[in-house]
Order: sequence, then structure tokens, then C-alpha cells
Amino acid sequence: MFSPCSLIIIDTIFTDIGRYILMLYPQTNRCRTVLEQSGFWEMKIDRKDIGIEKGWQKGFKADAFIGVPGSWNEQLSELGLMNYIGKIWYQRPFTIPTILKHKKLLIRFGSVDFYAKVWINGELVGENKGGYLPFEFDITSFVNVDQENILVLCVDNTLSYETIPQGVTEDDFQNFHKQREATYPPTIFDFIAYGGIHRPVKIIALHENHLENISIKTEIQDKIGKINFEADFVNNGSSARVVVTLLDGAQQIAQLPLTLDKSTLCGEFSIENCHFWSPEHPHLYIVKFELFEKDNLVDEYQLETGVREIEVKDIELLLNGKPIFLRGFGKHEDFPVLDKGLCYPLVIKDFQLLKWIGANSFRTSHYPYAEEVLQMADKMGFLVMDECPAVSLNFKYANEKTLANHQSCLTELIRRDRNHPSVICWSIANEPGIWGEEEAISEKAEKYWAVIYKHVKKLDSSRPITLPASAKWGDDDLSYKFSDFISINRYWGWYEIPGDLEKVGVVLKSELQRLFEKYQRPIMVTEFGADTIEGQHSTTPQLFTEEYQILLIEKYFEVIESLPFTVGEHIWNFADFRTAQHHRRVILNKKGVFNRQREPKSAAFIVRKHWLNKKKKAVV
Ligand code: GCB
Repeated sequence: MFSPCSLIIIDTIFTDIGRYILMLYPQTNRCRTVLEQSGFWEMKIDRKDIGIEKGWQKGFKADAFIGVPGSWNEQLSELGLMNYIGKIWYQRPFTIPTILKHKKLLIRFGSVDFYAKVWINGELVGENKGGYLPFEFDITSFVNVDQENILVLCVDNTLSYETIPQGVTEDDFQNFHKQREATYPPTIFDFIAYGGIHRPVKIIALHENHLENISIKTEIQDKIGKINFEADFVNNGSSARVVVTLLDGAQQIAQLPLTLDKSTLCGEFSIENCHFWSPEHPHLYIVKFELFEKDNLVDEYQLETGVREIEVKDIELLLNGKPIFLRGFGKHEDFPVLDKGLCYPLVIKDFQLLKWIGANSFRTSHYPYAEEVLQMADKMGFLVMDECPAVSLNFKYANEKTLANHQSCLTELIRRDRNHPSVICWSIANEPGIWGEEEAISEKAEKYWAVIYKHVKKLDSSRPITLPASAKWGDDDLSYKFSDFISINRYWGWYEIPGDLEKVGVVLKSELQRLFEKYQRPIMVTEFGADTIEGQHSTTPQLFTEEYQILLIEKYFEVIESLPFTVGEHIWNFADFRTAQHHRRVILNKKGVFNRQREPKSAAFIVRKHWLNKKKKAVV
């Protein structure tokens, strides 16, 4: 049972300059207007970091046009931006309709990777550090209503030891005696640190007094579903009236008239014969908030959410009290030309392919995906492992600031995604210590993970935590200790023991048994796979052929599904994706079951047959 207002609402944070966090996804309704800023913007390359000095914040003579949302890399490779790391300036004029004159105006960026500084009409509005997550600024006092305004951004995709994810330099490869591992551009992970405005930019016009935040927790008691909500308001007037309505489609189920004295209020709905959310029945309810001043409606917001419970119990992962087995993939937000830019048809295509192949889940490897992806996962019934961008953390370089950035990244991730029924766990990092630095299993690292684990539990105790680990540190990897269920990424049959799939089966099985023996927690294999060139064939097992990918995947399925304590199998990867240049990659990481254009390789048909057959383990 929830006690009233027991949920954790994270206060509005003004971390970076001018920052205003209103994490609710923008919506247009009777009280709110969203002005979408996607389209062609102008851009200028700032290789020498002279933009500010030259006054570009007031507007600049552009080098070219750039499509937003989208990365600059492939889109503008002809300007030399394919591997560019540094600053790029963006600008766009905008006008606010006169009808919105007395509204509060916010600007919200879905994500800008990895740093953004924003000016309007030459005045600094704010800055944001960190990628893959939204940020907002109050721009009311910066905008001239009735006149054209100029919005300017300086975007930088440089990473450092302190950012999440961390960045590396060419020298680091030397210092680690890993010159053969060096990539171009230098990266600590196996994908591209694409730069740009990757998700939609929206200007939101709303009443000065408004709803700022909602946190939903759900609970199941037999056939009754409970929706417990806590809502934060900006309320500068005296006491106001709030009506919270629960809807099932168009049908009103319950209504709570409440009085808002302070800035927070909470309440609970009990639904008899509740339709619980699950992959087979992704039923969503709507919780609608209406804020009244006297009799005037000044703000409203509709939140779609589902009633479900997720729990790790003994050797199982339980959804609504029943065991689930996760079938699916690690993915990437990556597609030709767009690179990381949000593309609605691509989101739909990927979900259609996931359904077609019989998957029920995916991991947002290795960073938070667009909010629109999670909205679709809610609607289509996919179980999401939601990952923080702390990929390949190197503990030789991690310091207090890295830890603080990691924590605030998780805070923002949880605040953004906590109301999605599809999100079933927090993946707090991926493969720390993969560089082999001794510090990865040191006391310093242990303390680091203890802080992170506690931080996440404090913000959301309703979802399990996991931390996908590489094979680097064997059974002693600290990740296991800080996982409610264990996640392992394994490349037996590829990087290690290439070619000998019989041996792979034996090694994998005994490792899984050992890990279970030691930690007594359910285990999920979050990555396994083989680079595969479509059209390459062989009658004998041969790396890179379509047949080898099939044989390897089948071997992993056989082992994983034979053990009682395993809770999932995610193939690496859903689709081929671009990665930094290295001799072991022919432009792309080719471990996709689909190619980068989303055409199936032979393995896709085999996986489909297997997963649609719903084997012993395939419970959901
Ligand atoms: C891993 C990483 C993933 C890589 C993959 C590979 O362990 O988690 O980011 O892309 O291996 O293909 O090497």
C-alpha cells in the first residue's frame, strides 16, 4: 500500500545555467500550444572555437542548411563532418502567434548531443550538459512576441573523462598499450558519438500556473488495480482547484476533485476488474489533470499509463505476478543519413519488425532512446530495459565529477521515463571496466556502484536494477553485486573461442551455472552475436557467413533456454549500425539480424520461427 504522497518527486532543478526542468512530454490541448521547430535550420562549423568571439550568438552567415532532427555526420559528410568532433552552430528564426502573447513560453529540446548553449535575440538563455535526454528553458522574457526572433545554438559533441559517456583521446590508446584498439574518431565504445540536435525542438506556450510533473506508481491487488499519483504544480496564486479524472478510452471511470494549497498533491485511483498492462494486452488508462483558478480552466494534461507490477523473485522475473522471459535485442538509434535523428516511420518500422520476429522486449543500448520510442513500446506492449549512457566506464579516469554526472543522468532518465509501463528495469551502465583497468574491481569502483545503486533505488524502488557486464573480469565483476537480476554480454564464438560452437555451448553453460551458484539471482544474456555479411555463405561453419550467425544464435538459445534461472535472451544486434573506424569493422558493426536498411538476413527467419514457436521459456 502506498502512503499518501510517498512517491519521490524530484524538485525542479536548476543545475546548468538557466535550466528549467519540466519533464512532461509536450502536448497541445485546450490550455497548451506546442510550436514544433523541426525543419531546415542554418549551420556554421566552428573548428577553431571562435564563434563567441565573432559574435555568432547574435546570428551568423551560414555555411549550409541542416535538417533537424538529425546528426550532422552523414547528412553533411561532404562538408567534412563525418568524423567531426567539436562545435557546430545552429540558427533559426521563429515567431510566436499574437494570440499567445500573455503565455509563459518554454523551449524544449528532446536531446542535443552532448552539449548545448542557447541564445535568443543574442541573449544567453542557458546551457545544457549531457546528451540523450530532454532539457528546457523558460524563454518568456527573451522573446519578442509579434516580431521575428532568432534562436541560436552552439552544439558540441566533445566527450571527456567526466562526461557520461566518457570520451578518450588518441593518447589513451597508447597509454593503455592498446594502439591496435585505436579507433577513428577515438571512442571508448562501439558506436559513433554522433553530434547534432537529434530529437524535436518544441516551444510550449502555457499558463503561468501549470502542472509541472507527474509521478505514477501502480499496484495490483487481485483484480483491483491501483494508480497512485503525485503531481507538482507551479502555482503562484492562492489555493486552486484540481480535478483528476481517470479514463479508459473515452469512458470516465473515476474523478477526484482536489484542492491545491501547496505545489504538490497526490491521490489514488482503485480500478475494479482492472485491465492490467502486459505484452499481450498493452492496455493504457488516461489520467487527466485539470487546473482551475476559480472557474477558469488554466491548464490540463493527459498522461497515458498502464497498471502493472514488475518484480524479481527467486529465480524469476515476474510481470503481474507471472514469470516472463525476455526475447529480443540490444538496439541502436542509427539509420543511414539520419544517423541518430528521430524518424517516426523508422520507429514504426522497427516495432513492426520486432513484432514480426516474435520479440517481446529490447534494451535501449547504450543510452536513453527518444520518448516517442517508449510511447510506442507502451502502446505495442514491449518490455524495455532502459539504459543510462554510462557505457564502457573506465575507472582509471572516473572521478567525483563522473559520478555526479552519472547520478544526475540517472535522475533525469528516471524522471523522464518512470511513468512508462513498458520500462521494466533500469540498466545503470554497460560493461564497466572493459578496458581492463585494475581500478574496475577496486574499492573505489565498489563505492561508486554502491552510490549509484542506492541513488536509483531511492528514486524508484518499483523497478529492478541491472548492469550488463562483459566477460573481462570473470565471475568477480562488480556489476553482479549491484544487479537485482544479472545481465551478461558474451561473445564466446566470436571474439573468444571463434568457430568452435560445441565448445561455446559448454563454456557458456558452465559460466551461467557458476554465476547462478555464486549470486543466486536470475540471469539474462543481454548480448551475443556474430558479425554477418548478407550474401556470404558456407557449408562449413565460417565466421561472417549467414550460416554462422544462425548456428551461433541457435547454440545460445539452446543453452540459455535449458537453464531454469535464465530470464531472457537478447541478440546483439537488432540491425547493423555505424561505428568508429577500426580494422575489425567494415564500416558497420554487422551483428544485426537485419541490415542497416532493415532488410532481414537469413537468421531473421530462423529466430522468428523459434520465438513464434514459444518454446518452454517463452512465457510472455
Ligand atoms: C559489446 C558491447 C557493444 C558492442 C558489442 C560488439 O560487448 O556492449 O556495444 O557493439 O560488444 O559487437 O563488439
